[in-house]
Amino acid sequence: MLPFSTTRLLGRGKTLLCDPFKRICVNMSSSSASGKRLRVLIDMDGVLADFEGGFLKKYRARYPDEPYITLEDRRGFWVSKQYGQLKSDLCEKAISIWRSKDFFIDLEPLPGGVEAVKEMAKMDDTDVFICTSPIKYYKHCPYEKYAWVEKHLGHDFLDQVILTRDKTLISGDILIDDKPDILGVEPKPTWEHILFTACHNKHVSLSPSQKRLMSWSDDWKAMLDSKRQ
Ligand code: DGP
Ligand code: MG
Repeated sequence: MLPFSTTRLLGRGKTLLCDPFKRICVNMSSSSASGKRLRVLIDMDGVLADFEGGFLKKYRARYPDEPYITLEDRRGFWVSKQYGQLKSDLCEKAISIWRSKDFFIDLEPLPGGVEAVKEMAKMDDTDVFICTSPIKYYKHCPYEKYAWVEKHLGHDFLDQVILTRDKTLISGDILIDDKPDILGVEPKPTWEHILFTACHNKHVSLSPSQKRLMSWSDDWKAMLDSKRQ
């Protein structure tokens, strides 16, 4: 008998092999053999966790006399670049914020994100993974990313975490991510990138074929369904 939380997380058609040294999630549904399951990759910072809001709050607390950029005025993915353009020494000051202990674990969940992920993970023929890029200053970030997932999604969801600096290498059907350009060594990633709207990308114009998820109140289920067909 599986614990209730595990059954809920894995959803129908999935089971755990309980080996004391290895917990392997095996897909038991027949649709997996014919490749019909939908694999959704979900970014963390700017999609599930409020990186921009958390940054601004801690930056203003640490540097109260320095100028800052409101979320309304944020442009471009790289926070440190825009702060460096405001005043050259602010680039390093911005970086110091997300390198600090407790920055990543303290990030607030973005509205509806945790609920959407939990619901998605319970859907038939759907596998959900959190696909996130840790910063290279690794003293706190990787640990705190796992801790954040455990805190907000539960211990069993740690099986679904993928830490990578190159998301093009990860295979999936959909990647929901707030970074407009996701590049890496693989020129043709398997996933379709759905741009999650964030303060820094809302002015970015997309090609007609590209899709946006405006927020977690937007119709993410319809986007998933369009990929199932
Ligand atoms: P992801 O959301 O998985 O694409 O991760 C991107 C990470 O980069 C996330 O932790 C936010 C962080 N980030 C944002 N702006 C900057 C920046 O200017 N410099 C660096 N090094 N990291 C940044
Ligand atoms: Mg992101």
